Amino acid sequence: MSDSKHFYITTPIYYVNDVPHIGHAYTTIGADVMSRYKRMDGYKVFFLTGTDEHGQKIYESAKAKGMTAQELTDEMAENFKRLLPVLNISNDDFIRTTEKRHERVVQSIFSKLMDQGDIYKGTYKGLYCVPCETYVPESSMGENNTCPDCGRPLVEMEEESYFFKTSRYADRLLKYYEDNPKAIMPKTRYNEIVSFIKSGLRDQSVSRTSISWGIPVPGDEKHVIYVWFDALINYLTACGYEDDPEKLAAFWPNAHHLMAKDIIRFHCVIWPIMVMALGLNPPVGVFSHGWWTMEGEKMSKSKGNVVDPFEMVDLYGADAFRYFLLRQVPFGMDGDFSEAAMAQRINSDLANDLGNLLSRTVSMVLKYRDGIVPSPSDLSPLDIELSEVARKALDTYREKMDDFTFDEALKAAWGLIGRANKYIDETMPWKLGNEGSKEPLDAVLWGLVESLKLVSMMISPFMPETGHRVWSQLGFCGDPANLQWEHYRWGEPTAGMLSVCRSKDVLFPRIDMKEWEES
Ligand code: ME8
Repeated sequence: MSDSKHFYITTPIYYVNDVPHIGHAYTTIGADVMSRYKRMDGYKVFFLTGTDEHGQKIYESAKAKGMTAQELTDEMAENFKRLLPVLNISNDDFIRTTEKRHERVVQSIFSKLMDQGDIYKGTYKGLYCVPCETYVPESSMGENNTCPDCGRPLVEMEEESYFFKTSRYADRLLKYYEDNPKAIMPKTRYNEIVSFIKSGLRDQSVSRTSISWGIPVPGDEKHVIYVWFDALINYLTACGYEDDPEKLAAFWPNAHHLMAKDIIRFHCVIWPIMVMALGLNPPVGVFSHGWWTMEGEKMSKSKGNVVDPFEMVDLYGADAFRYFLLRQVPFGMDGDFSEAAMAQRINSDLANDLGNLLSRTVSMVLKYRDGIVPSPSDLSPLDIELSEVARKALDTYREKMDDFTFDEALKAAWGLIGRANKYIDETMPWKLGNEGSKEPLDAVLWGLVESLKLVSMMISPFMPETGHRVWSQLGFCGDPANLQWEHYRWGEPTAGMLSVCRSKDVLFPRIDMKEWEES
């Protein structure tokens, strides 16, 4: 393993039986923000996303459309791929579970677990939810034999099946979570999982004979491997399991999975046990974010209330959409989507707070100092206080980012923006400019440029284009995304930076709410 720091982050691989919607966009944006932030923290990042293409659901959708499952998955996977550049996602790999590289690893892992006695053949009887592709224990069944997750009726099934000995690893997993209380975040999810494990684990059925669209069990092709067993392995396939031991050794020890709460049991119970059975350490962190609804209801195609991320980006731009999703709702909490709330937030936070600070600063540097940012020789108590606010904002921002509390990190950045705007009102640079006193005005303009320099770095993981635009208007070369937190110091120039403010262009045009409501 090399000495450099490594960080591995994944989104779930999304089912291709539906088009991508705001929920998929949300997780992918969250993972992208974290990847960009970690790159600025000196990490080599491996960021993975992709599509989950096997299983009954996909097979049924294809049949309904008169297509083969392969044709459907080829077509639908494209929709998810197409969304990535639209949202400005910086993923390093995109995996499809129908790819040969993955099928090979799944079969090899299945064989290894069979050989070591962790997978055995038996008979499974139970109540099964076809859409969720999962057996539901009686203890967690909904009313009238329905699935507790999707509410649809369960059907009785009995089949020969291979089982994975999850029960064998329950104590080890519990100990792992007790020793690593941040392995599942937020805390509510951690508690939920720990009490689920304590209630006792049953061996997990990991093959099906009732369907054919899946990866065959090696040596017993009547069975296909259960779609979740197949899907979870994607995280190892892409990380070089089998093909690239160096990559695996570098990235796997710092693996983080991001998802909504709907699928944390798979990720926090079955998956870490599979990984432990393979002799690897469980994922370092699983973060479960909240669930977006639309006007209080679950989004679904049949209700026609699905928020289309392509349309949102088209209307508001990728940066504003990314910002809104991560600022509006704390990352671990549920949220209700409202386009009006997005338009209002664009106006207040982006056009007013940030846009005004930048345009006032650039105008004054252009007007009073011909665009050249002066370096002050003397600082007033107000100037010093601004630098203190900036230092604290950065500390808070970093602490919150490290914990995936994105909204709090953004609040810290906006705390600095708010203070800098107030600093303009308090110091009244236009008066200093007219009075012709050079030193105090230099100090104020310099303080404002410094504040915005730091702001552009802090917003860059969330709004990569806007971070760069702020940076360029301030007259700096390059991109704030290429800087490192570690090297940042208030007032210290970073090598190669030049600061001649450019003429201003409007960052975020204000949305006319009256016109917007009428449209
Ligand atoms: O579960 N709010 O795929 P999936 C927030 N293939 N996030 C949402 C959301 C919403 N309304 N809707 C979807 C699967 N998501 C499996 C995963 S991983 C080995 C296999 C996001 O297409 C969220 O991340 O149903 C959720 O966990 C995921 O999409 C479910 O995607």
